Amino acid sequence: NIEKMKSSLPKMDLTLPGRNVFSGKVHPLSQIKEEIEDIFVSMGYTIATGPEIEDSYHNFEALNTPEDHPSRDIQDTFYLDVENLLLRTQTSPVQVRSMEKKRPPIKLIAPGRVFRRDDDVSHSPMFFQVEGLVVDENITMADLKGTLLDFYRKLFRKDVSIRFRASYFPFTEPSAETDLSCVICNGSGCNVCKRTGWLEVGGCGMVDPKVFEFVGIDPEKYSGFAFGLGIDRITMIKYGIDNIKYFLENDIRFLEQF
Ligand code: 2NL
Repeated sequence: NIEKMKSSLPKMDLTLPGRNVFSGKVHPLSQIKEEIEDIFVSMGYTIATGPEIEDSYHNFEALNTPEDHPSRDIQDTFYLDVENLLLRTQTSPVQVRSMEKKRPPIKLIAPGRVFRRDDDVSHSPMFFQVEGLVVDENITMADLKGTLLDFYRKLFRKDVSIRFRASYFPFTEPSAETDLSCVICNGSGCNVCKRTGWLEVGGCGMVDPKVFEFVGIDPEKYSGFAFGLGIDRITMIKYGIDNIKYFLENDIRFLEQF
């Protein structure tokens, strides 16, 4: 009989709601890194990677950064106990190694971790960078500016503008800082752009002929442009994040928002 069968079953409450299933997510920095890679691949670039532990030749010398340059100081760079080894301060050594191996035309990006002795709300001792390099005959600064403008319009899916401000790096000449019209206020001025209408997003320039000489590329025949941008900074701008440390804390309440 049915009543007897029911009483022999374990007691359970069929009205209880089910348990939530949590799914993992791709880290916001990885999401933006993948978007950046997709944009450059669609523009014909290849993706290059290399070691995070470098030698001072590929991180500094070959990039025309002299022995007495401040970025080489023990205060700014993590040196290993092994002679001439360090944690790369930018991904440029990847590009130096590519130029040593391959003749132009060269068109690549180098994404990855970089390390600097720096620590505040917008600087972390380890952060992510993407650098780009194009080497061919007749490459000009106009190619550089057009490429970056195209890239930022695709990344922010918005009709942004960019401007170049004269700057200095040992490995590019001329050099510039790239400012992006504020993606929050479109340039009219807000607290994100500190009422300037512009956001500083990275450095760039024309590859210094000395760098070409180090890797054995003829600077009379070829020219090139290079640029660097911080993935952390771009992600902070894109999502309005005010502290770089959130990226490394792995607090689920932060991560689940992306
Ligand atoms: C920044 C922005 C930059 C480069 C990186 C580069 C790489 C090679 C040759 C020449 Cl192999 N340049 N990369 C150029 C300009 C800027 O990074 O703010 N760096 C300190």
